[in-house]
Formats: sequence, C-alpha cells, structure tokens
Amino acid sequence: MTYETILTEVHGRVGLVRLNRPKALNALNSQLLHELMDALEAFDRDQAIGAMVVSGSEKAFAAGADIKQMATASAVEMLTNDFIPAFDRIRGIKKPVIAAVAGWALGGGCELALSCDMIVAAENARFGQPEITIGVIPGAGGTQRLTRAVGKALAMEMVLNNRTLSAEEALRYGMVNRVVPVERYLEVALELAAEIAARAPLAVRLAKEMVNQAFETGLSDGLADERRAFTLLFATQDQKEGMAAFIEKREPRWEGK
Ligand code: DAK
Repeated sequence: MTYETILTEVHGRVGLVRLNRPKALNALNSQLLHELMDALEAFDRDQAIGAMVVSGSEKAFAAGADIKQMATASAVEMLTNDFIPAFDRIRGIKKPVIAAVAGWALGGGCELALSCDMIVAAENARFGQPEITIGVIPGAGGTQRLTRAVGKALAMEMVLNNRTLSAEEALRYGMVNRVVPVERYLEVALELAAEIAARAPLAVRLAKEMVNQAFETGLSDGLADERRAFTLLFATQDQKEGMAAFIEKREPRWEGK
C-alpha cells in the first residue's frame, strides 16, 4: 500500500512509522490515523518484525486531532465517523510499539503516545491536553490513560487547565521511559526497539499483554492470568532453548515457536 501521510522504514527487525504532515504539525486526520494503523498492523503480521517505533518530526510528534477537520462536525458525525475505530486499532497490536516523541505531543498526539507501550522523549518534547482551550475534552484516553500514567493531581491540571509537561517532568512523573538529546531520540528509540525485537517473541508478546492487563483487571484476576501466561510459555521451544542456553553458557537462538 502507498501512503500519503506517513513514511515507513524497516531497520533490521524494527518497523518504523513516521507521521508526515509537516505543514499541519502532524495533526491527526482520518487518513493519517488509518495509514498509521494499517502500517502498524502490517508490521504486526510480519514475522521478520519484532517491535515498532512511531515518530513524528523534531518539531512535532503530533499537535492533536485535526481541528480543521473536526471544527464543523456534528455529534453524530463524531460518534459514527471512522476516527474512533481507527484510534482503537492500536490496542490490538500484539508487538511492542515505542513512541519516539520530539516537539509537540498535544491532544490526540499525547493520547497516541500514551497508547504506545513505551515513550522515548527528546529534550524538547512537550506533552499536553489542550482540548479545554477549544471547548472540548480529550476523546482518546487523555482522561484515562494520562491519569493512570501521571496520577490524579497532575492529570486534572493538564486536562482542566492546559498545563503542559516538559520531557523532564514527564520522566519524573513516570510517563516516559527516557529523555535524550533531540539529535538522538529516534536512534535511541530504534535501539530500544531492536533490543526488545531480539528477545523471545512469544514471551515478549505475552509480557506486553500481561502488563497491559494490569490496567484492566483486579489484582487476583491479573495474577491468575499472569500465571496462565507464564505456564503457557513452557509449551514453547523458546523456553527450552532459553533455559538450555543459560545452563550451557551460550546465547539463545529464538525461533518464536
Ligand atoms: N489541527 C489542525 N491544524 C493544526 C493543528 C491541529 N491540531 N495544530 C497545528 N496546526 C496547523 C496550524 O493551523 C498551522 O497551519 P497554517 O495556519 O500554517 O495553515 C500549522 O499547523 C502550524 O501551526 P502554528 O502556526 O500554530 O505553529 P506554532 O509553532 O505557532 O504553534 C502549536 C504550535 C502546536 C502550539 C499550535 O499549532 C497549536 O496550539 N495547535 C493546536 C493544538 C491543539 O489544540 N491540539 C488539540 C486538538 S483537539 C477523538 C479522539 C481524540 C481527539 C478527538 C476525537 N475521538 C476518538 C472521537 C483529539 C482531539 C484533539 O487533539
């Protein structure tokens, strides 16, 4: 498929998607969201890919949903258009997705980063939920994922009063994994993704699923699911290989089987 609003690249076992609407600071319109999700799903199906990175430009990861596209929409149109389903598709991705964020990550852009599994932030990254300034509230997780990530006090300030977070603040509050100079943020995100992509694929898949499960269920159910996932991995060749390699003092060779 040819894309108009994103660029895709493959770096070893890592699939990279760059948001590419520079004139609109990568504002998320329906086309971009669809192309992004299509590309991520294609990488997810590809056995040669073990992890993915989503990035924007040095100026903007994404400055939110496209206000020009939304401005005249009716409530029914917002409810029934394909924007919500497109956004939800990222939850179905099985392989790890790392957001490499430089510049603005606002509104839907902040929510997109929070929908990824990890965030590598450039020093100039700026996170915020400015929807209140245009008369609405976040619609893709800004009141839910953000609150889980940074806690109630700060989430309230961000959502109710457009408080933005610097990269360092986002690190301090546990919202991002690391902060690096802007010249290196993409490289660092790709390195992190490559390290994860080199690990046992089935264990990585279940590990991601189980960490995400911690946000969905109570502790007892979560622990029970974790135990089942743990036990299931003893049915894989990779578990035998991983433990044999440890005992034989050699590197494991993962098959994803
Ligand atoms: N939408 C459309 N165009 C945008 C945009 C946006 N969100 N952000 C920037 N642009 C465009 C500007 O209009 C401008 O275009 P031209 O005027 O040159 O044609 C160009 O990008 C450059 O922007 P600026 O000239 O404003 O650049 P500055 O460096 O001066 O300012 C800024 C950068 C990021 C501070 C500023 O552009 C800004 O405040 N942008 C808007 C940020 C914002 O309010 N974002 C939240 C949007 S609401 C949903 C799920 C999620 C959502 C909705 C529904 N469902 C599941 C239903 C999400 C909603 C949102 O994200």
